Amino acid sequence: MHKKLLSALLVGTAILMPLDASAQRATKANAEKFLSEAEERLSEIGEEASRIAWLRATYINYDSSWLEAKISAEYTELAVELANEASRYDRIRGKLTPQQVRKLDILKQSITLPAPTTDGAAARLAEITTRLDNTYATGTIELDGETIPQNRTETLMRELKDPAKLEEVWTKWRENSKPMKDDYIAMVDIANEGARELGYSDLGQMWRSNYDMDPDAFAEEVDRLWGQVKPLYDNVHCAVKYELNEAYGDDVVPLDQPIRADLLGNMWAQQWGSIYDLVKPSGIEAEGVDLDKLLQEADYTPLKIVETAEEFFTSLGFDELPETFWERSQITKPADRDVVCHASAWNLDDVDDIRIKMCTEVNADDFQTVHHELGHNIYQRAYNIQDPLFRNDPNDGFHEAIGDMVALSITPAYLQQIGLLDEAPSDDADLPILMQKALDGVAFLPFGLLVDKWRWQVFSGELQPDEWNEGWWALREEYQGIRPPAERPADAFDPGAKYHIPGNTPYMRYFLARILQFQFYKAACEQSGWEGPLHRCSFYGNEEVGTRFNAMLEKGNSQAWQDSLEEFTGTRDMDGSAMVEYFRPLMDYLDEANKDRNCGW
Ligand code: X8Z
Ligand code: ZN
Repeated sequence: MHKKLLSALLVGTAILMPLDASAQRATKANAEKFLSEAEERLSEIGEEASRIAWLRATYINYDSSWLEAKISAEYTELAVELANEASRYDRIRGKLTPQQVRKLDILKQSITLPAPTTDGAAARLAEITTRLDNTYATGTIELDGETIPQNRTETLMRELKDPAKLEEVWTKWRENSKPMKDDYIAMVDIANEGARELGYSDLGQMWRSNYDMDPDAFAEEVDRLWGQVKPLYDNVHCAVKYELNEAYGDDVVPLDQPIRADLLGNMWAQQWGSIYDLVKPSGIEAEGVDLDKLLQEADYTPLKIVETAEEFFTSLGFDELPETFWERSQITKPADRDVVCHASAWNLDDVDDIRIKMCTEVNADDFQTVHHELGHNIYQRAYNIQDPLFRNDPNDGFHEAIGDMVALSITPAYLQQIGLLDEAPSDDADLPILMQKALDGVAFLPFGLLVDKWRWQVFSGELQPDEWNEGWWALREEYQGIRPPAERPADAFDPGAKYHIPGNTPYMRYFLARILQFQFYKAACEQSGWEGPLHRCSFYGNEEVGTRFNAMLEKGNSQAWQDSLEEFTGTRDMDGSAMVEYFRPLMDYLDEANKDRNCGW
């Protein structure tokens, strides 16, 4: 009798107050059941979505795009449903295991672009994002009567030295992003509404909430890290400005202004290594290492670059890549169809179906990028022992740092070991080599920081659509000290000319990775017993380092990043001082070389 009454009452409550009733169901046992069902459903649709996304990215046409938009909408709907359901367990967090709590948080926080639950919103969002990504990937320019695809425009920016031609390629590429703006406006509206439904003030706050710390504290943290490395950037910027002034003269490179963005050897002025010959400090006499030339002379092919990178990882004790990697990867650009050339690494079944998708060419940039991408694959495979929700990194800077940390071991000594260099250069080569590395690694820092500073302002409404382009260039000037070659037209949407904006890939991860890669590298060098200057260390072939590194990688997202960082490096904080130490000899040299110069902008 008593029992019956109780259940009648519960039923009654459920009818009157459905939300409370579900809270009644918020028990530890139900949380466990909910989580295991969520993992199963996400894995199932996730694999299908990945396979379709792969198909679309490697074969862009009407049908592959249609399929991708459809599955992506289904995936978002499921992810949002699960995020909402996960919130129901908030009130019993104290009763759950730390692992259960972490999984619930992952469900609530890790959607890059949430859609609101209104009918049709997820479908509309997916249609827009697929179109944006396709618009970028299929963009071309007309140059001297020829149609040049996206990836070749990048090569031109690397190789051309004529300021007028550079300006032409740079400006024409940015015609492709103008038509993206309306889609981007609609997308920001929908995704912001999705974020608000999930309890965030806007999408930017949701993105900042994924770092095992308060979102506002995270914003302060990236500024703190930037403060640590900015003196290094300022010195590199100043030296480059003066050398470019020598090369191009006062009209093209006035010393009292930010540097023209199209002169820096990269479509987005994000890394400047390809203009090393032009901007090598005149006081440095020794030769560096011309990896472009070494690769050409040794008849490297794209495939050989991938095999070389694989060999670095196996030298640390990691397994060889599976047969399917070689069968299914896209290593070079297919001749006869549109693909997304921007490099990426995939694990299609979240187990062993790892692949890279690149349009690899034989040059130093792609040599670096292949190591970067394989780093992703090695990480994905290492954490496949975890529960599905933990098959990720604990902080998205980790994923981006792995291959780059390994690539820091590409020292002259290593190049000699693999037969690319006949003899190792003398210690005099340290400065030119560090300058080469700084042109990529250090020059990247403010760009890595500002892309999402811009998006945070866009998502919060601090920048309105008619201010988007100006706001973009304000950040480019403030942080990078660069300017467009000419005034930008009112209808320009220059952020869209960078893959990650139409591709909706958060970008702060790359800034974090630049910091983390040096921290990981320094720890690995210490573990290997290295006692020389940091920049000469290579841990190639060191299985002990490999074992300890793998121990961190295989934890995946099962614990806070502070714990993983501490286990591998001994510290719980991200810290730019390893990077500063690495570049110390260059910093000392540039302090002296720049001391009477008009630095800054
Ligand atoms: O996008 C990438 C990788 C894929 S995750 C090729 N990177 C950033 C970029 O190209 O802008 C690596 C460095 C920064
Ligand atoms: Zn990456």
